[in-house]
Amino acid sequence: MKIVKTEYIVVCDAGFSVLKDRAVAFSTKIEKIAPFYELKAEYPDAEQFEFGKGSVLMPGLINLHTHLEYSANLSTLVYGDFIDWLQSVITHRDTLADSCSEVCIDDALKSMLKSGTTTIGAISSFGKDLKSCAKSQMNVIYFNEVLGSAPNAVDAMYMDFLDRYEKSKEYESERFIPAIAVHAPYSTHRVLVNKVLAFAKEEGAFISTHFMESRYEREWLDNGGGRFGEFLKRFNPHAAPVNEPIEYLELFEGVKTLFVHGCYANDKELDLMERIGMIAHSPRSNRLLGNRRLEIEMLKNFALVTDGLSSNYSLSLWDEMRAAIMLHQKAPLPKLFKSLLLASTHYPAKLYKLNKGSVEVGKDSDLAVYHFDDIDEKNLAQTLLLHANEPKTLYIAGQEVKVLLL
Ligand code: MCF
Ligand code: FE
Repeated sequence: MKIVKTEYIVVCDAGFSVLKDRAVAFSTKIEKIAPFYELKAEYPDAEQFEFGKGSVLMPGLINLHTHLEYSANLSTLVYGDFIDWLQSVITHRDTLADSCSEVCIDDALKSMLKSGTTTIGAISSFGKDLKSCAKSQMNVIYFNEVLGSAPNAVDAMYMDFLDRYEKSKEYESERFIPAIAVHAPYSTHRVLVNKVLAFAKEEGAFISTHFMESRYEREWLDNGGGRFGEFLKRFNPHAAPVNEPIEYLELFEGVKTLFVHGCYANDKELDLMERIGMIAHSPRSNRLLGNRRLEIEMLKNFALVTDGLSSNYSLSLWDEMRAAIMLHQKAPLPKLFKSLLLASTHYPAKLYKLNKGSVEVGKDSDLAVYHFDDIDEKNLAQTLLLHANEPKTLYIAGQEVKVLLL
């Protein structure tokens, strides 16, 4: 048992409560929140940690969408336009994945821990990140990716996916949850989507999919035209869309799904995605790949994600929150600060019913302590948003994470 006392606790519950002069007693789960002296009397054998003035305790951050296998990308992939980027991915994806060794993936995971992230969703295209994710101290939802638009390749692509999924099942634990990512409606044939979703339902697996990320995806799925058409017809002159947008979304009905991007989704699609699951928002990835701003003001809530280093320059959700402030110029700031903090903690936990994302009795003890030289309680969310980078101490399931000392 440990007792941690900080000046403030940013609970990250739906009402954005802030506690002052309270301490938290926890083992793997949070046992009690009360004044420090009470907890010391109740748990005399607990290790005690008293952080002074300017200290803030909050839940570890949850980043449900990243692509670790692309972490070697510094200048290989072309930014500015989605089709140019996709072409560069297709040209370089094997060499990029080969140049990201286990060390490179471990470093990416460490950088996320160092920025206070305690749970991630890792989209795995090849299975090269399996060992690193399975042995990491981080909580990992490991999304085995499936894609393939050619009808005659459906069985082969499904078998390849199944093989990776089964391998990931060998490492299943409280920390490591095998899951499934259907790449996108333009790249995954509906027969393959159906097959994988039937399997996901049997398994009760978590699901994620990219949806309506670019204007090219919109044009292609709506009328089989635009630059996506030209692009795909180079590989197959008879190429035609393999999904209809609404029908595609309806296939996910009944499975908790994270829909990633949605920048070009219409109102009906946004509603449907929010009913079935939740939308993931990645402002830096969208900007770098030439995609328009997601209208977050239209959403009930959303999960903030960094995407991979294939479309970003850091895997820190703090950096992502700060970018979101700049992208959503018209959003009133005090409200945006709070909703971005919840989009990095409480909301993503809610989608998959993870017992995480807030500092409340009974929740998993994934906790981060930050320190600021000067704090005004009225501006706590603002101070975190603008100045938090690395926690002083991080706990996952009640254990201190040593990577912060490296
Ligand atoms: O989220 C970004 C942009 N949208 C789509 N895909 C990816 C992203 N970062 C990496 N990817 C991967 C995706 O998992 O790129 C490939 C897929 O394997 C594109 S399709 C050959
Ligand atoms: Fe992505």
